[in-house]
Amino acid sequence: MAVDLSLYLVTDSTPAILKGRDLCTIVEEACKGGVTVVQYRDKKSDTGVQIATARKLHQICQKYSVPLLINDRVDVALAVGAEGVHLGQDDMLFTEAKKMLPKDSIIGISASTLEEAQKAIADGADYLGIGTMFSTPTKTNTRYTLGTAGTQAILDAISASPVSTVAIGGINHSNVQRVIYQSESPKKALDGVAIVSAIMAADDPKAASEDLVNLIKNPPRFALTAHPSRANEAEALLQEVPAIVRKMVEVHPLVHNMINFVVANFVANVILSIGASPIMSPYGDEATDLCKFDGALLINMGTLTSESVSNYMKAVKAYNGRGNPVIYDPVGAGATGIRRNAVSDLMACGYFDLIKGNEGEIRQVWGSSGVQQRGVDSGPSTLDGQQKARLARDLARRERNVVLMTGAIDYLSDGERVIAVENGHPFLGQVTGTGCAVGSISGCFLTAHRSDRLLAVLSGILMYEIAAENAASKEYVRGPGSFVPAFLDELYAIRTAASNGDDSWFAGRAKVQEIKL
Ligand code: 3NM
Repeated sequence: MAVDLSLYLVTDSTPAILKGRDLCTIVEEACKGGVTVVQYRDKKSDTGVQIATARKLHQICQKYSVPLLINDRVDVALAVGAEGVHLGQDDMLFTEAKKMLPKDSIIGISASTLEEAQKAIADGADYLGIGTMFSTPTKTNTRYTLGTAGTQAILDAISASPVSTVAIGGINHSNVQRVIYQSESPKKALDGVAIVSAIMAADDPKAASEDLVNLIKNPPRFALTAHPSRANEAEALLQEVPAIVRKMVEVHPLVHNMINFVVANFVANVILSIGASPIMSPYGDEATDLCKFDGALLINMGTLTSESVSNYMKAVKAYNGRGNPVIYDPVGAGATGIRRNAVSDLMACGYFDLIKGNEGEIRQVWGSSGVQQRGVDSGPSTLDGQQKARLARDLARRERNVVLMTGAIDYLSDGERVIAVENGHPFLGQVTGTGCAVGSISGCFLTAHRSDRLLAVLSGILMYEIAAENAASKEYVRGPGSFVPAFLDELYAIRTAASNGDDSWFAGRAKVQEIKL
């Protein structure tokens, strides 16, 4: 079957979607706008009405050389000579439909699980409709919300099959590029997206379809550039660090912090000390203006409230829309049910260039079962160094971003390379905000250096942790209290050296190695 599934329109005849308009007119506009397949889905109308509507739709679709598929009703497809059917798990069996339909008919099957996908492939389905991607008001009786991670897992597991796939559920202009990008497994990608409301309910279905066609054709602005590991990767990266610190100081980036109230003041001072510019704003609507400065956004959910998540979502959408860096610090992710839900909601709402957290937090984001953090501390470690490195790498691979797992040794990965950083000082663990500041600093470096995000974050960590070592070594520093001002001074000293073109602060100081897995 050679059908272009890239923009697959599913119709809906409910008043909330049609808003008094004519279904066939909307579909014709969508065809003009470039949809590549139309599925007529009508769960309520009588058979006679369905056949009459399908016949009209078929005439329209034929005008634009777009195949028409009928949802569920093989009889309707046969009556109007449609190109095929789409069958859900509760509809007629594939084998029965196959017997009834003409030989070249297209038969697509809905799959919410790997088992359903495998069964449909074994039966000989032409394509799979994989869903539900995100929960959607258009269809509320869906069974599983897969997200991009669940979809990617199914694509990966069926990669040996040439079957075509589309994803469905909650896909619209703001997330379509991310859905395609983040669902892709190294071995298999989606062939398209199936959409109801973002086209059918749009005021201008033609323009909505045209916009979607353009978005689908292009990768998102935040798509990661591949950086395969080189022969001496760690040394090669380290050679570039001083120049990147210099660049960050020169660029004087803005970082928008949606950060917990415990550490806001300290983090703002850290950012000023390194030569960047902080703004602390928990107000989601403000991001529409703030993102225009093309700085970074940090989401740190350390003091979550009932309103935080909706504010975060607005801000993530604004920054993702411009392709500006977004950092997620899922503080205390495994501590409470509310925070676990916040993690799922946020991971579904947008793209994070960097996810930064301690072991417990990263395990929770990964979806490990039974993570129980006591407050915001990581809790007892359950992983050895290799396992931590692997988890950071696997999460970065799955999300197609960069992951930093912090601890006595930090593990940083972009899904290809894994770098362990052993710099720092135990005093960092005795002062609130020192972990949170790493997220904010990373935002500054990600803004200043876009082409290699792992290198950007590594440069920030090294500036930060070497400053901590310098501060702790001062003879007047006796504990966490005297450490804080000395630490700000040492960050400022490195920033001043960097802006004077003096890289001596870095010579021989980095304790960094590449972990081969
Ligand atoms: N099937 P929208 S979700 C028709 O999960 C349908 O199988 C789904 O609508 C599934 O694009 C869905 O407006 C509705 O979110 C998708």
